Formats: sequence, C-alpha cells, structure tokens
Amino acid sequence: MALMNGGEVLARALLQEGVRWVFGVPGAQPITFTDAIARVGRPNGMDFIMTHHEAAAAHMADAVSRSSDMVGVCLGTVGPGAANLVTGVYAAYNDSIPMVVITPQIHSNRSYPFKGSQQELDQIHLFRPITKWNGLVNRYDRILDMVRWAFREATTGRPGPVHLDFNVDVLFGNGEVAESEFISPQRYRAVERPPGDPGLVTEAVEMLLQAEKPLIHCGGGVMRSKAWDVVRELAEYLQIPVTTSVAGKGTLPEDHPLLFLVKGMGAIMAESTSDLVLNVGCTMSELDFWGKPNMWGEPAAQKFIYVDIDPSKIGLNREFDLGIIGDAKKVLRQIVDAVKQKTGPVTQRDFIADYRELEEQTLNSYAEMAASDAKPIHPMRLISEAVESLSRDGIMVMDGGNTALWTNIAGRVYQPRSFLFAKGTGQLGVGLPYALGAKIANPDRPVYILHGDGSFMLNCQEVETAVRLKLPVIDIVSNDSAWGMIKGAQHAAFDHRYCGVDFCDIRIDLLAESMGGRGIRVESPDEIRPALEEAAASDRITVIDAAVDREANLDVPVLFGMIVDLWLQGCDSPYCGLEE
Ligand SMILES: Cc1ncc(C[n+]2csc(CCOP(=O)(O)OP(=O)(O)O)c2C)c(N)n1
Ligand SMILES: [Mg+2]
Repeated sequence: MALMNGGEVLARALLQEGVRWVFGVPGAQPITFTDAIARVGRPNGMDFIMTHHEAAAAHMADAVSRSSDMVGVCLGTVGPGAANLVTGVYAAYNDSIPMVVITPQIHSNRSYPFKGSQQELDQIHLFRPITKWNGLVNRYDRILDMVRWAFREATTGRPGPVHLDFNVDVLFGNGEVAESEFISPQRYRAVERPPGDPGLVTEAVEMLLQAEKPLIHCGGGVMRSKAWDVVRELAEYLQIPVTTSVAGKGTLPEDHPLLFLVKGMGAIMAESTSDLVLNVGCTMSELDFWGKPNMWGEPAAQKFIYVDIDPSKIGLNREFDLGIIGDAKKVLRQIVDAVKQKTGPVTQRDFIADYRELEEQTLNSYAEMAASDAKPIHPMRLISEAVESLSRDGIMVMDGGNTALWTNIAGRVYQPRSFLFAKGTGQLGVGLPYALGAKIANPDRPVYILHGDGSFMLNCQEVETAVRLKLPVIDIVSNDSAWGMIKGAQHAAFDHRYCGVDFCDIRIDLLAESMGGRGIRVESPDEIRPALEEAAASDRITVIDAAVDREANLDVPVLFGMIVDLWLQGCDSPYCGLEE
C-alpha cells in the first residue's frame, strides 16, 4: 500500500494505458495531477505538453490518435479551460477519434447545482453532446474504475472522445492504493475486435464474385482497424477498383493503379456505375453524397454491402443488400481467405481504364493553373509545387477553405494514417496543432501543413509550442488576406457585395519569426521551391508565407459548386442558376 493523492492515482492510471503525453494549459485545480506527471510520469515516459490554447491541446491529442495507435489525452482547467477545449473535442467527436479529455471540477460540496463559485461550469452537460461518454468522478475510490471505464468507451466499438470531470477535492484527496490495483488494460477492456458472422461473409463473397463491376469504398473505419493491407490484398487479387471517403485517404497510395482520388471524376464514375459496392467503415455521409443516386447507382442496379463495427451506421443513409457488423480488418480477412479458396486471381478488368481516362482528363484541366508563372502566385501553383516536392513518407495536414479544395485536387497521400483533416466538422485552425501532435507521435516522419491564412491565424500562437518542443514541421500558408472560400461564395451569390471577409496584409513570416520560428515570405512562383527546400532542411518550424492571387483563390472550379450544392441542398439559394 502506498499513500498518494488523487492526482497521482490519475497519473498512474494513465501510465498503465501507455499514455506518453497530456496536452493542455495548466490551472490551479489540476495542480496535483500536473505535479504527479512531473514526479511520477516523467521518470516513466509520460510528460505534460503545454499549449497556449486548450483547443490546440485537444487538437494535438486528437492528432496523436489519428496518426498512431496511442490514445491522445488533454487537460483544461475548470470553467474557461474546459470551455476552450470544446472546439478540439468536437472535431474529434465528429470524426470518431478516440481521446480522453480531463477537467477538474470545483469542490464537490458546491458542485452542480451551483452556488456562485468562480469558474463554476456544468462540464458534464457541456461535453455530453460531443463525447461518446462522460462522467463525474466525485470520490477518490472511484478514480481507477472511472479511468478504466473512460478508456473502455473511447477505444471499443466505434471509437470517440470521452470526458472525465474530477471534483477538485478528489484530486487533492489522499488515500492508500495497492500496486496490484493498477492493472493492465488487457485485463479491463477488450482489445480484440470482433470478426463478422461467417454466413454473412459467405454471402458477401458470392456477391463479390458474381459482380461484373465491383467497387471497394473505404472510410475512416479502415484507418481505425488498420485494414489497409487487407483492402489492398483483396483489391489486387480480384482487380477491384478502390475509392475512399476523405477519412479513408491513404488506404492505398494515391498513385496505386486501382485507386481513384476522392471525388475525382474517375471515382464519381466508379461510384455511380458499379454494380456492387463493398463499403468498409464508411458512414456514407454528406461528403459521400449520402450514397444516393445519381452520384451513386440506383439501388436496383447497384448492390450495396456495409461492413461496420457500429450497427447504427449500417444502412443509415443508403439502403443496402447485406450488412456485416464487425471489425473492418477482420471481416476483410475473412472475405479474402474465402475468395482465395473459391477462385484464382483476376488479371484485368477493362472498365477500369475508362475511370482512369476520365480522372486524368479532369486533372489535366488543372495543369495550366498548376504551372502558372503569374505573379501574384496562383494558389494551385503553390499547392501543386508544395505537394510535388514533399516526401512520400510525409504526413499531410490540411486546413482551410479554398486552400483545402486546391489541396484536394493536387494533394496525394501515400500512406495510411498520414492525412489529417477535420473532415466531419470542416473545423478551421486544426492545421498547426494537428501537425504538432502528429510530429510528436511520429518524430521520424516529415510533417507538413497546407492551409489558408485565416486557418493559420486561428492557432498561430502554437508556433511557440513548436519552437519550444523543437518540432520542425513545414507550415505552408496560402495567404490571400481573406476568408477566401466565404468571400468566393459572397462573390458568386451577391456580385462583389462582401461582408466580413477581408483581412489586412498580415506578414505571417514575421509573426513566425517573432516566436522563434523560421519565416519565409514568398511572392513569386520561382521562390516557392527554394523556400520548400530550406524548410525541409531546417531543424525548426518553418512557416512559408506565400502571397497568392486573391482573385484566383475565390473560386475552385468544379469542387466549389459541388460543395455549395451539398451544403445548401433544400434551400432556396441565391446560387440557383449561377452555373448556367
Ligand atoms: C472554426 C471555423 N470558423 C468558420 C468556418 C467557416 N469557413 C469555412 S471556409 C472559411 C474561410 C477559410 O479561409 P482560409 O483559411 O484563409 O482559406 P481560404 O478559403 O482563404 O483558402 C470559413 C471562415 C469554419 N469552417 N470553421
Ligand atoms: Mg485565406
């Protein structure tokens, strides 16, 4: 038995889970916890990572989970700290990212319903709609089982962020805990995920083998279950084309002969004309056009199989022919093994060439912009040149409005868990903290950010965090001095009548330098490459502040119209008829 305070019990429980970093802004109420991290955590490989804003701390924890097998953990103090965490937790929640959020709560004798304490805030209700589960720890002797509960919820089934609220008297309280009470995760939560029902797997195999134009469509579930190798095995064995949702980017390298780029014209052709879709770990949400015709096939002509760990997602948006509840990797393994017993490899499917031709035609239509020598720089030139020069081994972080759309056209992801974007929220400002979290979890891999100036500014203060922690990420800012995507929307709908979209010309390079980072201002196309080379060689964060053509950044052909149509579906919209 050892005497320890509640903060130490919590720190030791996190150590049992292999937690290496707690991201946050400190406060008085969690002081026994941060002290325990310094005293007990540090000698055992766990440390506190201070940020300047709690939202950035939550984004960094989220990025650890997105880019590794670890579960990110973040901390915000009671009241304002907790409130500041919200945007970061929300982005993780909408993308089903496992994460543990820790907040202190005021003393239990004046907790909810409140009496007028400073910083009082009903954090349980605040976080409830943006967490998979949350709970108040109001007794010292419940710390361990509540932490176990939190990790159980965060990691099993469909993952997600969870939240633990600790009364401050619990964190300051003392008690005796035996070493044997700190048990390993394998003894309190299921680490194995379930395979699919064998009868349903057999049916899926029959359907796959009978299909003439099959397609595999992969979502974020493939990333969570690490199913990418088995997707590839199945696709290559049967020569099945593969498309992905935004969250599934990186399932196959984006220059693989069977892979079609997210919502490129080749993918749209495949998705609308296949006679069978094997949909793995994907909700078929808005950015997948809800799985509905005419972006997808009519249900009578296109059979649909859902594979998902979460039964509530199966058939949510698209009627289907077969639903298999199970872990993506395990179910695909079952399918591949059965396919190999029944048939030899397929060598070629001619229709794939049609998809490729259409994809290339559309990509070629951007070639001129990508090669533009104009000054100010065309945003497509900046993004294309950046993407081409960056390593295949890199982790790409995308953040921004139209900058993200250009990146969607030019960007290529070559490895799984290597593309970070707040897909389910479109949350701006994630770029820098996502990159820092990914770099901390993957110190040997290059990490680069492509974002808009508005997005950079939302969390620009974290340049100091990158400098302090010696995280040499490459931060490429497309600077159009505007919320370009919204300005573009106002331009299209209201003919130059703008409201709340223009900034002053911010010298983002100087801002980075002021915090100890390297800042490089780029104003003409021939300066892009040397800046990228300098950034790649640098041992500290480099922010490339590229002044781009403000007019050219207002409108991203094709994609912009598609996105606006999605968002405003069902509205009496001022965009109607604009395309004619
Ligand atoms: C936190 C947040 N606030 C507002 C929005 C709405 N929004 C979507 S795109 C956009 C403009 C983005 O500007 P910037 O990052 O500079 O990229 P650009 O479009 O100029 O390339 C805004 C304000 C959002 N998605 N997230
Ligand atoms: Mg901008």
